[in-house]
Amino acid sequence: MRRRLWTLEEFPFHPEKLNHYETLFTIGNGYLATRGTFEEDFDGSMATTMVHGVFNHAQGVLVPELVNSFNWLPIHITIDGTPFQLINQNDTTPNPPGGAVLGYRRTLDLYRGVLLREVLFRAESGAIVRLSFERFVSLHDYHVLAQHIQLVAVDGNPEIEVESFIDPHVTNAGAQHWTDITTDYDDARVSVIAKTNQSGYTLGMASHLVAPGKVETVMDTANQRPVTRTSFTLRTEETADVYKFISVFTNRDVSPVALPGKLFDKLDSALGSGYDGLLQAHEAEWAAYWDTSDIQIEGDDTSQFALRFVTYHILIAAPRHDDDVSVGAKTLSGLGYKGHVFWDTELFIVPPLTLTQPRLARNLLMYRYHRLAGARHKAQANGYEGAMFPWESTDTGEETTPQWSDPQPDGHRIRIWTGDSEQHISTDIAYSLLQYWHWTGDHDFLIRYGAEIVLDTAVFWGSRVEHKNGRYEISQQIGPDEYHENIDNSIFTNRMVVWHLNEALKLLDWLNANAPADAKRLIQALDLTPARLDKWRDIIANMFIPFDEKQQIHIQFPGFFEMEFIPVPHYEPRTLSVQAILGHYRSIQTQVIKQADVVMLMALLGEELAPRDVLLNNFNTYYPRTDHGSSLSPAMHAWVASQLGLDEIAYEMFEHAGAIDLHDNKGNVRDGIHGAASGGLFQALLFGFCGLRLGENGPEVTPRLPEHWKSVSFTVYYRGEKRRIRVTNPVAVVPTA
Ligand code: IFM
Repeated sequence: MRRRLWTLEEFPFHPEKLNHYETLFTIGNGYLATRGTFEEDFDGSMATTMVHGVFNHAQGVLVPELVNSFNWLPIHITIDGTPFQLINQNDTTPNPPGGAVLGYRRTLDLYRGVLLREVLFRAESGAIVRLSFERFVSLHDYHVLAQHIQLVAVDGNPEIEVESFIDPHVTNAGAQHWTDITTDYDDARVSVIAKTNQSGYTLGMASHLVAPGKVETVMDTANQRPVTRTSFTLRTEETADVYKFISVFTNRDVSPVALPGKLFDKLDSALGSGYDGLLQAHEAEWAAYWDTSDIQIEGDDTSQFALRFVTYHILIAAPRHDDDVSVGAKTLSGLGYKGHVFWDTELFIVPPLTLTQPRLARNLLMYRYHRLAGARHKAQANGYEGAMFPWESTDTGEETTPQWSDPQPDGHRIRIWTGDSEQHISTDIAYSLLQYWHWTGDHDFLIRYGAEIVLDTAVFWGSRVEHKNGRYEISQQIGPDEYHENIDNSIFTNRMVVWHLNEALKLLDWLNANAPADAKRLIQALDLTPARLDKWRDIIANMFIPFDEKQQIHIQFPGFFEMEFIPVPHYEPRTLSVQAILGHYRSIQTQVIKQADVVMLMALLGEELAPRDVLLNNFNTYYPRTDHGSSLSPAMHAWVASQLGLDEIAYEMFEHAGAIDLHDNKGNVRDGIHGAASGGLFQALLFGFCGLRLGENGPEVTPRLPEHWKSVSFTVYYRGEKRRIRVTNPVAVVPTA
């Protein structure tokens, strides 16, 4: 069945968008993800499979990175001696060398999590074959991946040869991570096992090919890998089906000794279920996820599709069965940001999951709990107390932000300060966690794990602030606007610290009343003395919050308005950030803002920050100074603009956010999906246009839908119950179930 607005389609083949589309067509199951690379070779393709948690620090790379795992996709097909490849598209000259592609369509079915590519191909012999390549990574059994290739002889009686293998000789853009590669094979089966060369993770993959003809495996010594082969003849109108089943495990799942046996056991059970059986179970699982994650927009197909697309990408990245891994800034869909975990996860990706898949949100928050030791180590190494989370995090929990950029076009490197100075992340984590607690009422999580994070990061801030000029200040910060580095008194940081300490005190009160033994345990373990708590109160009362009384606006940081003013709108139309146009060193001395900063603060705190007229002044001040150099920015502007009644800007920013990956409007989707922009779009819709918030008695909405929208229907979990809500234009709110 073909569902409306559920499929991403490429028709015909767009080789100039090869890497962009590889990212968009990624499939995954929260354990691993694989880019939409083809089964056959294609120049310039970036075959990438990322398995959560497998990090390694390779020689010559500045920091550890998530490792590109073996390529399980290769299935090379030869038709009458012509290797099937995407060549000579629509070339109808008789028998062009290499054959010709006569038709092509690629479809990603977001509802089913299935990728399909159909190609009509003429071999040099003149035989025409229709090939369809279908693949999925099972959401039901996350160690199982499957491919189905169907060949139909449309014209001629072609001789078909098939070669399948798993390629362990992969790198992260040249960085070598794998060592001790061992292989095993037998008839239709192959296994490949290797270790990462620094961190010592073991990865194993095994495949089993089911195909017509005599299937056998031989060692391809030139390429150092076993290859499974078969050949057969197709008569005109005849169909052949080729299936490849793959199993995958790491030593994070099973001991290295047991791993080979597990790989083969899993293949046996996959073969037992058969392709259709596996697919059915996979589809049923997807349907269950969509039941709560799908948002339906009536009256705007573009927005509807954009929402489903971003939701799909969040769902394929979020770990299901593992609370010791998290989602990197580029999800699992590309090598960008080296798989590192930023604030993107907690403030952009976790909230949609809190609302619709709370179990997955909990997993991501637990990742931080398991990394408290790293956060404490960072605090201590910097001379502070408590827990100070790293700006970029991997498996170890240590700070992994590189200190230097890659070489710029003129060869020099730029110092990266975010690992030193972008400290607001500790509070972002606390914010996300408390939001999760309020929506879910998951007291067990809070008492056993979450409270320790909120309280120990509060301890960090208590030791981090500086008492000077008769008030509390925080120097040397980077707020969300990363163009302005090492500034004193970033309003985002200062104000969120006040919020954080306040919440920490409220949380302690709650624990004392509701879980006194745990309150006692935490007070002792974290040394929450009365003197420390008094200091928190003093900080709350006396923190410096930069504010211009005359203009009635918050000041991003003192000195901001003394810098050169650049009218950002005058630089339209542009495809680059204003920073790229002016250059790094000039733009940091101007008022150009990279991304929502004061506006981000408004998104998080709303009218808790200031009355509405001040919020409006803030927006009107900062919006024209922002170049949205970060993909995190537009959705936050859409959210806040909508809440302030700035409908046109809200919709424009929403459209911008929705196009970031689909239209590659930042030109870097080749490196992976912008996970935060995805989660941001979801939030802009629910918290912005629908005005969703948690009231005293549960979810409440104050909708302000774009004029041409008819309705929005969505589901949120509140304290374990599903609430189905429909808001319409003109405004009406209908609980639908
Ligand atoms: O975390 C973001 C940051 O806010 C802007 N630069 C990119 C990072 C990763 O997405």
